[in-house]
Amino acid sequence: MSEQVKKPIKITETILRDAHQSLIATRMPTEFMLPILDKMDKVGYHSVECWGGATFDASLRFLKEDPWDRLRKLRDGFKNTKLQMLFRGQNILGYRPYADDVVEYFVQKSISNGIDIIRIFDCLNDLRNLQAAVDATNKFKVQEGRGHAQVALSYTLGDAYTLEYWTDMAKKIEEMGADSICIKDMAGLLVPYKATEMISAMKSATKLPIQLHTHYTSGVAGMTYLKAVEAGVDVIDTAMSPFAMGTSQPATEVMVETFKGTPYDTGFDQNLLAEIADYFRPYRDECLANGLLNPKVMGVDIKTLLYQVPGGMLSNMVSQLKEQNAEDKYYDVLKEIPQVRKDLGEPPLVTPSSQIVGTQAVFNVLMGERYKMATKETKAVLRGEYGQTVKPMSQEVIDKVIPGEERITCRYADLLDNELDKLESEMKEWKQQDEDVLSYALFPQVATDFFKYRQAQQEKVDMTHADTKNGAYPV
Ligand SMILES: [Mn+2]
Repeated sequence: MSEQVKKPIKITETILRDAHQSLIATRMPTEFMLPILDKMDKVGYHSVECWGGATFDASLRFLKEDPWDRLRKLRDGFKNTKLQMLFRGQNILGYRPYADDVVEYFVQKSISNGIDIIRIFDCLNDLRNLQAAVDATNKFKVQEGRGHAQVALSYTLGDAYTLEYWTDMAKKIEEMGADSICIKDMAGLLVPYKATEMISAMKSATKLPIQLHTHYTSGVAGMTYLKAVEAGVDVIDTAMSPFAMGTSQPATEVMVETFKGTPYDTGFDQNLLAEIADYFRPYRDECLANGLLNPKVMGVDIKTLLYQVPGGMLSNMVSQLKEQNAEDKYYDVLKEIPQVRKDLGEPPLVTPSSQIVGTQAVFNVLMGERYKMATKETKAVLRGEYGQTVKPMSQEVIDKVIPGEERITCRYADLLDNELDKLESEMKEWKQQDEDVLSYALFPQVATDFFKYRQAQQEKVDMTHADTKNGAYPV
């Protein structure tokens, strides 16, 4: 940039969502967030990611908070800053595919309660699983005067994932009516010079703004952002330093300082950022002291690069092996993972495909024979219910696991009947706001327990007498 054309890099702050999801199991309560919103609102962030992912589940399940109420309070606090959420395509924020009427209603309520930018992804990068959410966002954008559909591509490595693959996807995303593209690198696999190649190629393939989301897990994320910004990326995701690095994102203050005095200068006030960090730091210390923050997730996990497996997937695998007294099989399972991934069409490894591939690899090793036992989810993937994979799945494995069964090639949600009315009738006794049906749709049992708790609170029951373990509350 010899002419020093100014292109300030935009920043999405993740401390209210991914940072605490990655480091402290999504346990930051709303009441702790509220006092600092005013200062955060003055920074000049492109957006604050604050909802979606596991926040919804953890709020209801562990914090006994209404996630919709959190969203409204955050909306109240952020007068000038856009709010962003993460959305699992047809799975919304849950773990099963929903009918389109539920997807559309969830998008509508997210926007009307305060969300500006919806980042929508699919674990197979099957764009058919994103279309309903993108269309709904575009529809309510007009209606509510707010809303932005961002399609996120789950980043992964493998034969099929060439530069042509990514640029072709970028063009398709533009055609499907999205407002921007995100490269979602959940395991920190994108290394700096690959970022140069990839961002340059994608920038020439599409006019849409490109955002990069990565994790510090493998230790390269800060350098990757530097190269991506030089290659023209528009937005990067960072977290305030007390909840940065490790399995979280690079630190906001560090990236701001990196670009100071360059054409990419954010213009952010480091003193203001320091005041915000001062607010979060004692909470980090508290989490370290009570064990919520494990120092293990704060370092560099180089195995991530070696095995190309997200950190969370490795820890799941270790605990599965431990339960079976088979910890000595760790390296056998690590070697089995790429094979299973190949058999299943080489998908990216992100929720839920990461769990499906990891669990099946454990089964294959423990049984001493491949696919002697297959999980329900492996069968569903093979039937095509999760969508189309980039590479074909192994015919041999299909014949062994689901012999003679019919496979689908259509979009799975096309086979689902609208389900809002049915859900509504199942939960009507608990309904206090329209949004409750959506909480129930995503997590029927957890939401019902929460509704009971909420009612008990309203009836001023002494909660010290409640049997919280069994979810029974005197009313
Ligand atoms: Mn993430």
